[in-house]
Amino acid sequence: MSEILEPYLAMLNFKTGILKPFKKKVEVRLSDLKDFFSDQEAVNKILSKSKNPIIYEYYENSQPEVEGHLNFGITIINPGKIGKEYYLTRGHYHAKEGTAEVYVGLSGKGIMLLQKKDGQVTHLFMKKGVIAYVPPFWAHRTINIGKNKFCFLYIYFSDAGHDYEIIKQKGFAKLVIEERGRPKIIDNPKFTKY
Ligand code: PAN
Ligand code: ZN
Repeated sequence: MSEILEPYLAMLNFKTGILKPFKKKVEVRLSDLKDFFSDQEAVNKILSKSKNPIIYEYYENSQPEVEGHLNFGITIINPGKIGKEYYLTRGHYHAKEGTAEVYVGLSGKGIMLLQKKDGQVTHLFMKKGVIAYVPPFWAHRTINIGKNKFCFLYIYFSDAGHDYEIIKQKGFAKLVIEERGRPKIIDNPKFTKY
């Protein structure tokens, strides 16, 4: 049953990627992502220097977590690498796995890694104007492969929920690293099948 809300407007500034108003702002720093980057030595080296960079942030208009509503927001991933691996989001399955999501590229360059529990793996290249459809049952992670911020809009069901635990334990099947100045998608040597 949908909870009744009044219709409302929000404004997205296409130049800056700023969304107003937003109900929730989340800043994700390297220390929050320790288990999600592949090169643990590189992570620890940076953290031991008392550096804890913001890897990404998101601004969200979240609705009540009941069937029928949609959450939408903007994610901004900073440019950078930890070891050879580009800055990334944690990535997740939706807890309610049969729920889809739409991403719209706003600026910068990125890759979305997708995988399913049955072993299927794919990726999508994203930039301004690209719409990526994440079908039900696909885990998704986004990665900034450019020199500027990578920003996108996302829309998903507000009762979808996020399951980060499997990704934390097993990682993604693929990694996106820089090799000779270019992004390269390689097999994750530490990935174990479900
Ligand atoms: C997005 C992501 C957002 C941050 O809103 O939640 O980009 O990524 P992580 O949640 O993986 O840290 C989304 O896919 N929501 O379902
Ligand atoms: Zn999602």
